[in-house]
Amino acid sequence: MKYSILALLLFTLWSCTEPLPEINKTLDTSTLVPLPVEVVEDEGYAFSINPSTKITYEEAALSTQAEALAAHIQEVAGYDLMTAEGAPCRNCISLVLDSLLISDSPEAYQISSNQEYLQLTANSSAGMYYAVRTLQQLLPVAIVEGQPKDTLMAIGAGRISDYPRYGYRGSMLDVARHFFSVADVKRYIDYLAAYKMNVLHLHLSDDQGWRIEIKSWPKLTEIGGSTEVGGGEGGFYTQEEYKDIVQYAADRHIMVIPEIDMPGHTNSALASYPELNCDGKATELYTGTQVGFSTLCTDKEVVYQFVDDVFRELAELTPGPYLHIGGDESHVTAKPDYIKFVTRVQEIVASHGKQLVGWDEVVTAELNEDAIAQYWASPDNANTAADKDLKVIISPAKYAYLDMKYDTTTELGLTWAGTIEVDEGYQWDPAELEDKLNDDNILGVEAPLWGETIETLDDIEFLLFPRIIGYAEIGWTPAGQRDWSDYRERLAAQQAWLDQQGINYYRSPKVPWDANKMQN
Ligand code: TNX
Repeated sequence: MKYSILALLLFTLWSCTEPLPEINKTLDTSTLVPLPVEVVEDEGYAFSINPSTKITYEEAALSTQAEALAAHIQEVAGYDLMTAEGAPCRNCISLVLDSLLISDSPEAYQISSNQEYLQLTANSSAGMYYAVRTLQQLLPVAIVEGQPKDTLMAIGAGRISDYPRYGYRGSMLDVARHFFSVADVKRYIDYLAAYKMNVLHLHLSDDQGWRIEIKSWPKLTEIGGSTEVGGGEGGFYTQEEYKDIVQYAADRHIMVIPEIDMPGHTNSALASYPELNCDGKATELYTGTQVGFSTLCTDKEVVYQFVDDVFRELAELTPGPYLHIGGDESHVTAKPDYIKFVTRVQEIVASHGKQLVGWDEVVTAELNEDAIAQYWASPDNANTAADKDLKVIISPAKYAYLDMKYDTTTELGLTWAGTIEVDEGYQWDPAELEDKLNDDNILGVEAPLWGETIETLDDIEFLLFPRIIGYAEIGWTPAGQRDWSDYRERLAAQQAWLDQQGINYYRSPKVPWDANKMQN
């Protein structure tokens, strides 16, 4: 014991006097996406991470994040930094929880640096997670032999103060049209987390497949999960696997919102259980890509029993407040039936302690005041949502659908809402879309990836990247600070990370990629 106290004392004395590198480097935003709210440069030398830098944290709750940061630095620079609970100190990267004055957002953080100290301060562990993400973007993705490590591992003197515009920044993955493995979904989560997104909406059922185990209705997955678009074998997540996804997401400050689409988009359920159909006959499994032809029989009591069982089991798997009921494109459900159905389902959702989210069509029903509409196509529905004082998630197909082709030559994707080049996906603003939508009623932004044309992780990546990075910035950065000509440079700077991650991204001609470094 004595020995270790002595060691600590010596370490402290030595670290107070040890000369630190004198590095001139500016704190700039050229590698940062989303762009932070404020970056102020200071005079003086940069903080340079070196082999004797320590990582300290003031609360035990931050130890995981400190370890993760140490692991990242090990990967990039090969330094084995010591991590320890303790106060900020010289030549230390210090993680501090403190209430920040810049914003009351639980996701706010600050980074301040000078030659001797690098401090990450946040309102909460979510904020600290984003501080670490920003720090990672300030560092190179890797250091190659012969490069000046001191400079590359340096953070210019100054201060970054940052918090998101919206508390809801998400993406939807459709695992119903084509099934994707747990490993693929985790990778998707990693991609969202890298750019400070915090919601993963999973589209778990559609005409072509049912993807989540429901113990009280086992044929949903046995039959309904057995195929997909094109006739492949489909698949589903057991409840254990689903919990694993939810936990993996939570560890990255991402909430999972499960969607069971109804009353339309239900053929996989209608093929599994004849009693859900008005004529009592099971439908055939469907592997095409038409929409709007199926409906649950809204007059039957057993349908509401079914909905209750499904949402009860899903609610138990869902720590977050939301259950998404779909509600889109129910073209063969008579209007009064649709309204009656949504109204009843909303009570079922509420009875399991959750808030309803639905595609914008749901606003045609009487909704509780805590219901949330996801605007994808109809301006009328969006304005109605505003009139009813509902919160709205912004997912306009013509700007934010990740399954739209980049241009007419893109092999993957659809074009029904147009094509979306990288600049078009970036240059729009959620609060400028419709008269009645503004930041008071907008909950946030979500970019959906529908799965009709995609079968592999490579396919996912191609439609996702680089557009998803722009949606992350739209959800985070104040509108007045966003500018395409600046963004395209910062986007190009993501190339090193995209290549290092082995991501199959679209080499958009609109982005000034470094041709010398271009792979493929
Ligand atoms: C419309 S967006 C749909 C989906 C399709 C998508 C394809 C929405 C609520 N419904 O069923 O997969 O277009 O882009």
